[in-house]
Amino acid sequence: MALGALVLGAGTIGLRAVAQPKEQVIKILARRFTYSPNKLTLKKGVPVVLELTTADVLMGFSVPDFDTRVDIIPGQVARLRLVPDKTGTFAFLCDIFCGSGHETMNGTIIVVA
Ligand SMILES: [Cu+2]
Repeated sequence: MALGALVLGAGTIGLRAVAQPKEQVIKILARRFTYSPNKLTLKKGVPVVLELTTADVLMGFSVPDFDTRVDIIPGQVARLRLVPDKTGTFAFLCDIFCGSGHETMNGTIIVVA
């Protein structure tokens, strides 16, 4: 029992030591009614920081499958940290009405193993 706890503890420390790489920053520019880029490829379990700006009006950036979102306020940089915990193809979209065309404002996140 004591030995098991010791081994588990050592494993945890080892994981923690390698689990803090410099996080990749991905800049995304939103404008009516597109995101640029509109396709991101991420690796499962690897954290990224999205830096979002808007070229015109208030926008949203929502990733329902990862249960996360952020407001993109004109003149500010919105930061969203994302750690994909599953592989697949997921949609992101604008969830703040920004004009006619808002409904088509979206993109894709591909998470690979
Ligand atoms: Cu919108």
